[in-house]
Amino acid sequence: MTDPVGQAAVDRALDEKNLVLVYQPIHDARTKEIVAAEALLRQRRETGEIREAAIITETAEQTSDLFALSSWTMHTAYSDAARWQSGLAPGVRLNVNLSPREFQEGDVLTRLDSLVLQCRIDLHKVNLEITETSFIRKPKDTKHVLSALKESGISLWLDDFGSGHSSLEHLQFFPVDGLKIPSVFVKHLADDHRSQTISRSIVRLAHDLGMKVIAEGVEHRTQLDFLLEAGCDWIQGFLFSRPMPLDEFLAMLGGTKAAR
Ligand code: G
Ligand code: MN
Repeated sequence: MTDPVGQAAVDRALDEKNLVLVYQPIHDARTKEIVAAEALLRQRRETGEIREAAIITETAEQTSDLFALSSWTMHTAYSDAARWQSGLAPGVRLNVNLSPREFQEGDVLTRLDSLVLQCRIDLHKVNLEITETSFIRKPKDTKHVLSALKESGISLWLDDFGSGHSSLEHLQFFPVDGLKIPSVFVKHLADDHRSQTISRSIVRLAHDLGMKVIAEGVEHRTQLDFLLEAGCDWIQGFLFSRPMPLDEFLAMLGGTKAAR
């Protein structure tokens, strides 16, 4: 059952377009250069304040609004990324999240084709973040969709790898380009031996399979030091950058080292 309060919030947000995307820079662990940015959905309140949009996404997940929400998100993110990639910072990739239900039920490939025409995005500069919950549908269909996405040029990343419904079997059969170490492991890196071993193993596993790794939720220098030593490629977290509105992100790209 849909929560009526949440549903109203989704309807209102879509109608009034008080949704915003913010961008969180992802940095090269060694050079600190900006290599990508993850598009994250937020809601602008009447006061002007920008808040997390969890209630919107959770409710939309249960209704057909998910497809409207996701079209808006993809369209906006691709158009924004085309802006920085066509001039300021051609090498800075866009990371964008695909909802599990959209992956399972939506016609991802057809929608992608029309978005590409509208937004002029170069899909070779897009990292699609997928959670493994998405793969609950028939493995054969999943492989077909993932392979077609890869043929379009998109890179496929597993979000929150090692938490929830993850299975090493996905790495055996699906064409994945990178893994994101979830913040639950990063959080305790300073003093928890298990978190250290798990994180180090994810980096090893990814590299041995020819994939790259992003660590999420990096807030402290000690976490960064550990991840550097483990060989982690890219870093996302408050230590380097918070999520920010597009204009701030563009200004940051203009003033700092970014992948060219
Ligand atoms: O799993 P996913 O990639 O979708 O998660 C990104 C979320 O994590 C965003 O909502 C973002 O605001 C949040 N986030 C990013 N960096 C940090 C951090 O350093 N600390 C905390 N607590 N949250 C973060
Ligand atoms: Mn993500």
